[in-house]
Amino acid sequence: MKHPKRHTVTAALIYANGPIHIGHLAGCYLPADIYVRYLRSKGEDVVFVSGTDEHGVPITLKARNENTTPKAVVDHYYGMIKKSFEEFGISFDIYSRTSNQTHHKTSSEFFTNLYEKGVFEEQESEQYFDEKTGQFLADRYIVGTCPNCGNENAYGDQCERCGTSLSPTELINPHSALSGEKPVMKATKNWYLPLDKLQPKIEKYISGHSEWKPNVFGQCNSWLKQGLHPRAMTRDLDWGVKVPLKDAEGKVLYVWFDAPIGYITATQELLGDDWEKYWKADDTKLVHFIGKDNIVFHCLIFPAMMMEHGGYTLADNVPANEFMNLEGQKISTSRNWAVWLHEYLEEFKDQQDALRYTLCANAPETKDSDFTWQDFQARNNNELVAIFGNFVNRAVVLTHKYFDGKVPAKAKIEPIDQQVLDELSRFPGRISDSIEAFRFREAQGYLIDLARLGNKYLADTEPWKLIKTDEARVGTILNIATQISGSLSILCEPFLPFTSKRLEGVLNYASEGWNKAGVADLLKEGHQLNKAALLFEKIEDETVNKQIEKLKAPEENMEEEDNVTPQKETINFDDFLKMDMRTGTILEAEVVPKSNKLLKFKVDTGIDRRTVLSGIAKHYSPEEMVGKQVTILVNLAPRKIMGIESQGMILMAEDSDGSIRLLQPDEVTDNGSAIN
Ligand code: B3M
Ligand code: ZN
Repeated sequence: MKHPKRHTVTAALIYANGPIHIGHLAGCYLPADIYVRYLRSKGEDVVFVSGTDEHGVPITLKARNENTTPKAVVDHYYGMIKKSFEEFGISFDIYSRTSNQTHHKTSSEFFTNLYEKGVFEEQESEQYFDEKTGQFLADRYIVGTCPNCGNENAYGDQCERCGTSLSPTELINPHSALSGEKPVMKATKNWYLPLDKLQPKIEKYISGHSEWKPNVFGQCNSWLKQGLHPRAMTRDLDWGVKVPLKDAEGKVLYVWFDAPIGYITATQELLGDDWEKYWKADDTKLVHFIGKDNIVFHCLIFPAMMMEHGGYTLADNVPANEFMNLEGQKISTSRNWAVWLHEYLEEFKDQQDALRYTLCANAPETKDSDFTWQDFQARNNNELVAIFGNFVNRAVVLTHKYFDGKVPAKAKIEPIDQQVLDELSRFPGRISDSIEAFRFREAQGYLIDLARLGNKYLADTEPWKLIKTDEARVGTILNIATQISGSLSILCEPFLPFTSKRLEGVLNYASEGWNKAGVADLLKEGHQLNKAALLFEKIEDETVNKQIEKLKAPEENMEEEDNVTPQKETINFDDFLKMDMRTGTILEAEVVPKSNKLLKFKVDTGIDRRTVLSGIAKHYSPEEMVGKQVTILVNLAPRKIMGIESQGMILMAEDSDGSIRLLQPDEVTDNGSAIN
């Protein structure tokens, strides 16, 4: 596109069902932030919007697994995610959330607009239904084998292993993620976006973007080649944006219908009435940063929605990244195989840029990549500390030593000086070109090359040897070294914003923007520098070893503690719900005659007073039990033991050498309180 007037940059609305890890950063947020910081530095008009996706089955499943409400889940993670992005320097103009009222309004209006235009096809169809929980099984509520790659844990909307988009009926051996049951078919009405009919329009849009990254363009074309199918834009669920139609009780918008509209809502929240030109003007350049699993939604479905709505500018580019692995294995939230951003920020205070640098240097731009702690250490120590930090430090320290920290005058320019100045002047353009082509690894590589150039210049000219004989020559050299440092402070800002601030502090200079970088007199003669300060901290072996150990900890612990009884087979939530556990108080206690293990209790369960036997005579005396509040399984089928009927079970913790402790509430509560 010819030079745009303004830019709208979006970064994926991540599900608010867990914290951020390095895979998210490398895949989407860091490149987006680099891009936006660069545009701002160029003086471009840009809005950078993102937020959390708070609807959909990932949220309700998480709530169910944690025995809490979807609202509690999204409130918790929204706060946590927002904070860690801020601390990491991801410079959103707004970080919103799709549970906001504004978003419900905007996405319902969008739906209504399409509905009134007759875009949707209304279809009564048979959908999988879980009779046990009384729910339709859309999206991730249903799990089965992927017909494409054989992955046994494919979801009803997508196989995460091969990336194929699926519908529940395509799954082999489908079962409910809620109850594990085989589902039945039940009729329900939904509204479909007829992607099959829209295919020609979508094809035209995609074919006009052969400049997109090959992984993105290729994926789009392979989808189109397979042929698009109508896709339901509504769901029989109770969590989400209500379908704004009369005959749609109990239905919400499909999460992938409302989520991308979240970008629009966030812009509205940020700019009020001014939002429209960032979405509806031909001279606005819209760029979506996402991970590869979201390509189809951003490149085909959302554009189709916008085309049918009319008035919207479609994305100019969708520079999706591949995935980042960790120490040779796929990042896994459930196995805790991840580097969590909030933990990194706590453990590596003020070292955001070390992680930003490593993630960018290793970004999965063209294929999956791997993060290792050793590589992190090496890049920090050998590149940031030894090249960038070292160069700036030498330039500033020597300027203080020989010229009281004032930028010295240039005397005669020798060929080597001219060469370095010429080189310097080419860096901003070189880095720009790479950033604008979404090649951030390459761009950051050039940045380090500039520091390398500075180091080499000092090594070649050796000002510390010349100072006794030719102070004017040393002045020229340090003037040029200072100019390189100044340019570094501007050019590193998109990648290493914290370093840029520190360096500005040292140079006593505030950036005037990208276009000033590369010039030979950025810092004027006589300009006073501040004292040198450490830009980067060396990372010790001990520190990274600790991280590697921490990563491996859960697995190793399991092996070491082999005297702990192994975990029993997984049960589902409904199995758990079958157990009725309550608090109760022991009213009477006595030894069961002829038994050396059993005590007989009379327990007030809140429901009734009943007899319960328990094999704890070796651990507790009858006297000390009376008056204690305990936890008791009240709906266990009565059993006769030594001629006495026991009507429940008192819960105990038993360790590996057989010693037993009562489980008690941490404060006395009403008898009959339910335990769950
Ligand atoms: N929430 C998927 C994800 O978190 C989805 C992205 C929406 S972007 C509009 O990976
Ligand atoms: Zn698959």
